[in-house]
Amino acid sequence: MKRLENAIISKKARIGVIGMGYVGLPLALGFVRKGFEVYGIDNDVDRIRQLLEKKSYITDLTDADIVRAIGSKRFFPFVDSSLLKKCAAIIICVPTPIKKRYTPDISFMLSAVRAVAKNLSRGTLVVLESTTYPGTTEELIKPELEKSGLKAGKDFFLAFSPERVDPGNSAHTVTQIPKVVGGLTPSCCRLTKLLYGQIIKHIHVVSSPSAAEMTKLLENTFRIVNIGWVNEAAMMCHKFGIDIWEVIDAAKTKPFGFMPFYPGLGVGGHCIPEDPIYLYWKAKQRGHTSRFIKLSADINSSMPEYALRRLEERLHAQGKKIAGAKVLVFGVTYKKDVKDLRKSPSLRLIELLQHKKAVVSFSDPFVPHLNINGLKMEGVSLDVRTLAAQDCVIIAVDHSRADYKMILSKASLVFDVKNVFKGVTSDRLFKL
Ligand code: SAJ
Repeated sequence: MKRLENAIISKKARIGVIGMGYVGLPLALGFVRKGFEVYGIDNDVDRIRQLLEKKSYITDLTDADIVRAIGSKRFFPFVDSSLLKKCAAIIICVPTPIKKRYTPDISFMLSAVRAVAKNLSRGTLVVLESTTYPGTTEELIKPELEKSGLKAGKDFFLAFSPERVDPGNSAHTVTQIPKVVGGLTPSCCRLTKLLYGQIIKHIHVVSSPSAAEMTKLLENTFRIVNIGWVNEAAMMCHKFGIDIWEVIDAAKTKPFGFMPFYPGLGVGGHCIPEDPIYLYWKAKQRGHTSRFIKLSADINSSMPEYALRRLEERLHAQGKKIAGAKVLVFGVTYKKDVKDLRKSPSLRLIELLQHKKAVVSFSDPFVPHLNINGLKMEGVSLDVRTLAAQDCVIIAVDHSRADYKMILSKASLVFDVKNVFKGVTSDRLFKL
């Protein structure tokens, strides 16, 4: 343990980060910037190629960031996981998606941890960052790593530390976000705290890997439940003829005990739609069915259908049918100012519109083209002619880079799902 401690303090400890995605890559570069040598391991050859060509594929990192990292001669992107044997600390940042029927897909975690087990040397620290159900580190990761013949807590060190990256949020970068750490043993914890402490000021230690796993799920379930609630509140307010956005702004004046969430087409991205299902699944295994998680997931995933109903109502009021109506969806990414499409509810809305035989097009400054169920769609530009030809323009994502004034002045009807026209009233405008 002392050897690893000294290697971390002297920055001689070579760090292996598995998973060069929106979590692993910024973390790897954080250590590189602080003087550590980092092997960035990913089985996606295209990602490694782009990194070697000094190109960024992550919203929050520029090509210049990659140029600097590679130029420092301390960052080495590899596909070959056997190089992990040369690392004193290994951090696993791979996806934890969901399979059908609310069950976790731990295949990425398993293949990563098996690669580590094959290349694990005595005295190495292994940290799992992937968001997963409470108990994963002790019940799954530990036995897999001990297949190496080494004993966790004695021959190697093991901890869980949840990632908290918020893509598109430049105010909070990986080195500024407090880090929760839960070690298998006190020495595992001390080493993990020492390692992350090299790049992050505030480290918060909890009593076990499970407590750290649960911390992350409490955070993300808090979000999915509150987003579900505000979406339901939006549906109620429409029935009452009340502007939900005005009500949220009013509730925000409460200086304590309230945190604003905003209605929309539902919950997209790689985390919020899926992480809570890991908790739901584990709790169910232990005999507890979380109605909160199921209900909020159901409400959030019902929002595209709800938005379609609202559009149909509005078109009918103009004597129009949805079939044949020209509808342009502005914003197809899963949230504003990111280029990520994963589980974007806008894509579900486009599917529903196509199913209803509407003539659908899309525009998004971050997305040149889409593939919806095998159908290629090219993004359209928001020129006057295109806007004037629409029966409705739906503002599905409130990207910062858009000429909303022009949209409202040229389109005959605008469905403002994200309140970009705050405080504006017009008979050509309606909101969620
Ligand atoms: N959303 C709403 N209304 C809201 C907030 C979000 O409809 O009031 C939607 C967004 O449009 C998006 C989805 O929910 O489709 C998820 O939004 P998010 O803001 O939670 O964004 P993520 O998933 O990119 O990042 C989140 C982190 N975000 C914040 O804390 C603000 C955080 O929850 C996690 O650190 C991160 O996921 C993760 O990796 O777990």
